[in-house]
Amino acid sequence: MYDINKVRQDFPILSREVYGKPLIYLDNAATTQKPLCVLDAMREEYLNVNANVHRGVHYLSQQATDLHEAARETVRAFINAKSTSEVIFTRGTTEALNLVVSSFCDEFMKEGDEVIVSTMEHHSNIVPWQLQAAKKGICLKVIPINEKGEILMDEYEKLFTEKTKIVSVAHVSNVLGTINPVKEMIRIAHEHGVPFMLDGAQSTPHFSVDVQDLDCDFLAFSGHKMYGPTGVGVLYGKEDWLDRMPPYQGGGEMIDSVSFEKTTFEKLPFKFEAGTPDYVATHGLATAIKYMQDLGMDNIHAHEKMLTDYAMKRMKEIEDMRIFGEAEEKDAVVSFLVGNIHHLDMGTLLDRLGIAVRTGHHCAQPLMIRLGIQGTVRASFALYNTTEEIDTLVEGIKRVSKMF
Ligand code: C6P
Repeated sequence: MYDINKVRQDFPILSREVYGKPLIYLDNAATTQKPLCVLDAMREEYLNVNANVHRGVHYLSQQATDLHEAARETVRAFINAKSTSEVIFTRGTTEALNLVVSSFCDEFMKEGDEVIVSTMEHHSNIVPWQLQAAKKGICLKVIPINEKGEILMDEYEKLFTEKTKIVSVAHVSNVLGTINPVKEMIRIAHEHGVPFMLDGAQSTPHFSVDVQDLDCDFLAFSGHKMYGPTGVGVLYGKEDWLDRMPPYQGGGEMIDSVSFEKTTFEKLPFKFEAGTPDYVATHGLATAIKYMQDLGMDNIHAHEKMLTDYAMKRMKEIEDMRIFGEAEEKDAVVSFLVGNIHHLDMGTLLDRLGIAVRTGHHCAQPLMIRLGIQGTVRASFALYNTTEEIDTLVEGIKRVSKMF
């Protein structure tokens, strides 16, 4: 069913060497490699189609517009949104989150109102709220986690007050790999009459995310973490919310008519898409989504679950190993420290062995504070990784450990 050798051939970069060693790329939570079909699709569009979208009456513009809007439909089907009006193209997860924070706060939040986030959020789901806290006086309430890196559901429920206006939580932690019980969390938020924003940066690359099944109000994700190009991402929002929210940026594409006296805005989704979109990247993203769908999201998830379980088991064999994130529901990420070895030293020496991992706080400093550490080494897996690569990682960690 899942022919890993065939899959790897789709990613020529995986055959290269670094420092004379075969590359072992385990930094997929930061960004994934791109399959040939994505590169080919984008090259083909630049070679033969390129023209600005939604503007021209000419043939190329219409063809580029068709590709761009077909990409929107591919994304809609991928997340099972009701309508393409609910699919807004952004530069990535960060921009999608900022859009909602800014626009939602403008319309629906005032001084003293509260947003609930969790301890394990990425900075892009903390700092935009803090900017609004400074500007408008809104407050952040933080859901605590247990030692395994799981959200404390009882504490979550206790955070709701009559001032709670929205909940915004990561589907999967980029440090711990925890898959949060978001369906239940969304149900609870709705019970309190509060909408829920899901940061899907680390979930959409790994398993099916169905916005209607989850009933989330907003979902943000990035193309580059799911085999697509950089610079493109998606904000899904329920039409009812998006309709009531003001535009995030002003410019071309997002207006209906403009005069110095009065400007009216385009309908959804264009109201939130000011300026020329990266229409080649949206086509690339749609190609990446189709690539994943051809492999099968369930097959991808099963393969990566197998890799995660295998990595957890093998890494625990290493002396003085500390793994951060042992949630029952965990995906594609293993963060660790060995003895007193600094994460940067471990990462740098693994790199010399051809193994690419990420080190540091992973843009989740509040989580590092909670864990009482400055940073971790993080290995993160994708659909093209193998158990042999994990074996090499384990040998590499042992070798580095011996040096200290
Ligand atoms: N995490 C990582 O190495 P952007 O940069 O907009 O594509 O994604 C931001 C983002 C938001 N939420 C989560 C949970 C994320 O993991 C990320 C990106 C990368 O972990 C880069 S810091």
